[in-house]
Amino acid sequence: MNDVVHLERVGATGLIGLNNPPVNAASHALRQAILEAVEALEADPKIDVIALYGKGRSFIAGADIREFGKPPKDPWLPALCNRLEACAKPVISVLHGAALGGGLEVALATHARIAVPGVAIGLPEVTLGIIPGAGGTQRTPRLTGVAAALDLITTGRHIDAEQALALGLVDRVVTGDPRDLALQAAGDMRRGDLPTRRTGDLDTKPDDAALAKTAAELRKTRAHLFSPHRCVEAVAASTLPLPEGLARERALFQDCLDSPQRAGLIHAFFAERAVAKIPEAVTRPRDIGRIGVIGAGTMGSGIATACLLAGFPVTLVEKNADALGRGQSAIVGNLDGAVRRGKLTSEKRDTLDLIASTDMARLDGVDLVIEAAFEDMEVKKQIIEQVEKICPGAILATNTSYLDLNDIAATAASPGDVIGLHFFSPAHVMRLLEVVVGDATRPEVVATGFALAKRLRKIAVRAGVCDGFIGNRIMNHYRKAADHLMLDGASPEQIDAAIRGFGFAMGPFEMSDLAGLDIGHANRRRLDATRPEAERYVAVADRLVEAGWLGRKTGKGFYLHGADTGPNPDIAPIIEAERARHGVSPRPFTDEDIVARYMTAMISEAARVYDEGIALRPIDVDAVLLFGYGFPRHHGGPLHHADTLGAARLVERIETYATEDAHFWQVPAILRRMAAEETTFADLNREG
Ligand code: 3H9
Repeated sequence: MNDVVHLERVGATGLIGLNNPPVNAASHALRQAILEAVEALEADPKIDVIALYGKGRSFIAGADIREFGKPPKDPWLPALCNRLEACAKPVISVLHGAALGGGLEVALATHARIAVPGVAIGLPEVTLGIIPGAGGTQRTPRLTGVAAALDLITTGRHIDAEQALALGLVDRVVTGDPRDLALQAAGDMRRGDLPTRRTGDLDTKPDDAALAKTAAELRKTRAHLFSPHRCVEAVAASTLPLPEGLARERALFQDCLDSPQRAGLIHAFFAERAVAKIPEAVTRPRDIGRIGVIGAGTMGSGIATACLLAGFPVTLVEKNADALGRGQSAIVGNLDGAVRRGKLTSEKRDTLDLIASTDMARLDGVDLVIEAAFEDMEVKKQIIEQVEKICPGAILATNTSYLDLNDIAATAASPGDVIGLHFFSPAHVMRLLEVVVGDATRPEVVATGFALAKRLRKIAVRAGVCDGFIGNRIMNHYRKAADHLMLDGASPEQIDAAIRGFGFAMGPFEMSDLAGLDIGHANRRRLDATRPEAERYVAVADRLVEAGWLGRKTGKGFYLHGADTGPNPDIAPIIEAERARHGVSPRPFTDEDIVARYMTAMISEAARVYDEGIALRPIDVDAVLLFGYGFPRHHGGPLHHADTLGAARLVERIETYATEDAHFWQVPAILRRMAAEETTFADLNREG
């Protein structure tokens, strides 16, 4: 017997302890071992009940996602589930930790289910671009009804033990050690206190109304995704006899498995986890007690909120008393919102420890200071110098979005303690945190940045020093591509619609209106002195700012945001004047052309960022765009998307575009190498 299961015979109970750390993914080895164990126990005349439970932190977290896209190996999970259901002896499953996807499907095929409080139960396959493929779409509606099954399967949401009990997915909720509970349940079953049944023997009650309602909703909200619609088709088949329904599920599962969206979504799943693998991970992080936040503007108050929500005591400092008051109110508003959304209890809110002061000296004794003051090098340097004297030995983090961290650190007596922690607005909501590592930053300071991100439930990505680090540097480049498209003939609303068509929630001009046009304006002024003469500089947004149109906050930008909505009619003459200044005759662009140029610009800069070592791996770049810039998850990130296009095609595209604007369109050296060697970014990710 394989050691991924621990087989025991305790009296007449056959216990199968699942032991495939860290999460008991149903890998080929685990499936094979469960099958062998069940068959051995079924054939053993001394055994009358079989129980499955998870050793370690979970029951089964699902199929082993790493096996998708590789040739399938028997026994498949669907076959294992059918074999469990057909077992001549009753099989119980004890669910703790996670019983997700294929894990829940295994449980549904057993004859009784015990859930331990705290377990996460669900069918999250849709979030990976697939459908439950081991009977989940057939057995769930037999237990819960069609409407509840559709909800679970099309949202992929996790539910707790009590909710699963209410839905009929599990038979009991009991507290205890999973192995003890397995033995106890076997005794109950023998005494007739725990009924058993085969889920597949039940019938699904037809519910065409629920199917039609969900299908219509999904056509409205997730038309561009492939698998949610297949989920509905599969559940619709659950009124058929089980073998027919399972065959339908299998065919739909296979369609999803073959779809590019599946590859993109699974890449995104691993991206979220891969970024934690940094060279400094071997170093012990420093302990962080109290955190100081300097600056009570939107960023500072958001950062303070995030730290408070994670349970850190916070000292917030702002030199102006009015601004401090506004920051405090913003924090109160944020915390109230967290209470309303059920993320924080009102009792817990009352215990949060926030000191707000206009006196920098109050930072005495903090372990980490996050400076979120005005984006100005001299201001940042002064703060670092001042703070270092007040709390020597503390980690000094700057929330700069663009500025040179090495230059800021050079001002410190202890540059090894200086790090960039680049939060994204709103800082208590957005999941990304760029951890910017300077030449002098100490490994344990980097490790502390990552440990902090984990406490804040954020996704930290390690970034090197350059203007804009990973995300803003790439964004500046593709944003220019959007401006060039506007200059050359496309309208802002056509560009936005095309980019939404690719899967972004917003196009670049809608995004500018949301962020405030003054933000980009200030950044462009910062770069005026170093902007190359050959750059085609598009001044349309500058003209809007000069007219006082800053986007949503003033009710007018590229769009109208007041009583009237839609494109701002006053910008057409501005665009025309800009075209005249550049001597451009506008020409039409198709939506495909817009997306191709925008994405090629994004990929080009993303490739350079990786090639220069600013990002550790291509997948780190993907994570930044996915979790900080709204990159559509089903495309997996710019460099995953680049692989679907191929380096040779990208080089060819850039060379064509370069005939119009050789300054902007330059082939990144890495893409040329990859085209010649026929390699992919996925190969580079594997090399680590
Ligand atoms: C499915 O079941 C299809 C079937 O319907 C049909 C089949 C025919 N596979 O997240 P963590 C790794 S689809 C492989 O950091 P946590 C993860 O990459 C599946 N690996 O821990 C990480 O590795 P590393 C449906 C997996 O405590 C390590 O385990 N199931 C899998 O924060 C720890 O993970 C799902 O979608 C897997 N299934 O969260 C559930 N799961 O250390 C996916 C995890 O090298 N998993 N790993 O970075 C989760 O949602 C979370 O991992 C879980 C634990 C909540 C379980």
